[in-house]
Amino acid sequence: ARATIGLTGLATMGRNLARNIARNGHTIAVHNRTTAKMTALVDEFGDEGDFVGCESLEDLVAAIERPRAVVVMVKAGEATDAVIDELVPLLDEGDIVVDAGNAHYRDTLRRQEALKEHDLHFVGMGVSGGEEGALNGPSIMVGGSDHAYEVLKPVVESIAAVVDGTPCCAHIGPDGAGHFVKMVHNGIEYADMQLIAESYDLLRSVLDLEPTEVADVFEEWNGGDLESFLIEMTAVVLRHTDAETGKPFVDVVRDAAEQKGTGRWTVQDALDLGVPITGIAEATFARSLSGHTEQRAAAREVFSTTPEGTDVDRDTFVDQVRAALYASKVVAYAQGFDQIAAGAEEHGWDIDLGEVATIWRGGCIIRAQFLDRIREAYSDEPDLTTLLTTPYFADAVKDGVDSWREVVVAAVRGGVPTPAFSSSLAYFDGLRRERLPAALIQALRDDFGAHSYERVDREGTFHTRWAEDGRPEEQLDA
Ligand code: 2AM
Repeated sequence: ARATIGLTGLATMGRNLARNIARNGHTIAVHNRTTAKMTALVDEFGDEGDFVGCESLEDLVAAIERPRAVVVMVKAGEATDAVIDELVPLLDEGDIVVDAGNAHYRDTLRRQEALKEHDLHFVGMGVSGGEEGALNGPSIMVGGSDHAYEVLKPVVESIAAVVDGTPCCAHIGPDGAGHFVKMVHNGIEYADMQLIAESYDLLRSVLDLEPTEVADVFEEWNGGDLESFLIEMTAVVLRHTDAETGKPFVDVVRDAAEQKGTGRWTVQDALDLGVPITGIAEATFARSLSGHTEQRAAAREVFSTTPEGTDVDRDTFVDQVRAALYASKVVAYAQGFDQIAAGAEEHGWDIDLGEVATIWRGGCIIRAQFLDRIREAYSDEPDLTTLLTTPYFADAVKDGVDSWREVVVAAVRGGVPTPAFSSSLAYFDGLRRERLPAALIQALRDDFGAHSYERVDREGTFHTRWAEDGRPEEQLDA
């Protein structure tokens, strides 16, 4: 046995991850159910590093030094379970199985429990950055035991993206913590993309700009606080011309967004945790809406009149949209980090939120300048109540709030749907409001359901005798 690590499942992600590991000087044993993919990898890229080609899982396991680490990179779900079941009898106490796919963290919790029975360690490793990241440096979120991280650390640190000398990888916590954080990362990615899409729609619809002109705007924004991979890519995509028709590329793409499910998982989980992640939820629903093509066609037919546009000054409006985008983005990230904190509490994970921001600065799709600010906020105050009120973000929101309102008004007037902008503003207004109409909701709940309420003027739980004298009576057993 001479390999440091093994990997089975050599589709694009697995193959790129294997090459990344080999290029960084680790001997890696590689396997794929269909052997041809394994031999193709070794034939094509064998000179990039030290690969040990294995035709069976037995060979793979035999090729790895103990304690063994085997990365499983097959399809999420049943295939992953099948491969784990095959591996377990071949492994020895202290060996580590790593699922580097996009598993639901609850599956990771279940698999970790099952492998513990066999004295094996199970690691749920969130890998972000797509195919390119897997090859050249992803952001890596590891969930697993201390022993497992100790073994994996040299490999993981060497293959991750690096920002300011710090590798974008971390031991997030035990069992499902890594996949949980990866899930929320993807949810934030949904919100980020929706906010960008709304900005683009506003600039095009309200200002009548051409896609290339919108690209110019995004390019300019990328030189400031909004600097990020997604803003940069938006400019690239908007500048692209369709090779077949010569039209702006964005105009030949069918406008029905798809989803693989991590946004939905994030929202489902947030509902269970009771965390209002309105930005991510609206982004997920906006994708669903876009896919309801029949309803859209029916609605277009009945409600075809376009509202009158608003007369706005171009430069002013561009800057207002920038400010609205930034403020909404602050809200979306604040909500995402709230969810991570709530999940950590729920599952007993000690997650360092500053570290999460740190490892998202490079490698992953939501990498951005901005994350440095979040890292700083959590290092100043690890038990932060909300990111929104930290000095830097509070100033950003205060400076931007008037523009934010103007943009939402323009969107509403012009009939441009901006669910993420609008709901983020509503969230902000909800948080900062002196009194919320939740008081009326509590009163109604007590009226028709005797659900009881608390008072502002004294302690206790009360129920009003609605049908009798209208007086409150204290609920002693509530
Ligand atoms: P294959 O090349 O033999 O199809 C993505 O589909 C990756 O997961 C591929 O490497 C694929 O192997 C592997 N895969 C899918 N289902 C599998 C299973 N049930 N057992 C092993 N590998 C599987």
